[in-house]
Amino acid sequence: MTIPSDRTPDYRAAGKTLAADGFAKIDALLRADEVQRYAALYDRFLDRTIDAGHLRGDLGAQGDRDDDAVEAITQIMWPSHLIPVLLDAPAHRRCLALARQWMGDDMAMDFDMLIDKAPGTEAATPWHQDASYWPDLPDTRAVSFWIALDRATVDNGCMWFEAGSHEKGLQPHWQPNEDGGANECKGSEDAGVAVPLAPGSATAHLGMTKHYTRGNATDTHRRALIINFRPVAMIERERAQGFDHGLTVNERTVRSGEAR
Ligand SMILES: O=C(O)CCC(=O)C(=O)O
Repeated sequence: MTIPSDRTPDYRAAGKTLAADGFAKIDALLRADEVQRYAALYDRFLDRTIDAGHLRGDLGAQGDRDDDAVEAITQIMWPSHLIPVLLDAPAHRRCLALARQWMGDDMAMDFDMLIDKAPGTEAATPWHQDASYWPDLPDTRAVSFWIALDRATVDNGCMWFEAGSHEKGLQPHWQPNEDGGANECKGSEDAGVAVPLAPGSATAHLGMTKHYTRGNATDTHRRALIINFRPVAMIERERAQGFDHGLTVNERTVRSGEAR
């Protein structure tokens, strides 16, 4: 298959690891100069030069906060809606190529987001499966790329995954904060694997893979660009149900699995 990318990395081994373990590491997805350009754009989102309006929220929501207060976990949905050229930039192009190489030519971008952990924000992103946020769909193929724009370490909130959790079904989830924020399920670091990353490297995980990040205990930002892909027919099905990952209404819901 031809990969429509200016780089044609052979990441087939990562695709096999993704299928077996539910997650994989992708080294050097972006070059250093590309990381610099993404990081500069990212900072324009963070300092509100680019106004994200309702697309900006706090994944670690802890009640009322001033609009200019630093979020516990800054989440900006749909950067490519606000800056459409992103769709044709290297991260989106290369991740789309990989999603198609691994899962089929009908894969397309479903949504993207920025998640930043500001210095000293000690809020963990709880263990969860992304599918807990999504409608139940007959075709469950879905892959998320988490691209580090800063060095991601255990101390600033790199991704942790529970290997094999994608094969155990959707677990019960709840929202720990009444005011919204992230979904949570049972999970622990003891059962997980931390995946530190160099800037420009990425992880990929499936919709059912349990994952988590610690809070940022360092004095620098931990910026990540996240891009998710699923089959075109499933995206159309979501949209037909009025579900667009916060593009029109930024409201999170919980789809929990059978209580077990
Ligand atoms: O960046 C984080 O803290 C969490 C990211 C996450 O949960 C995701 O990409 O699905």
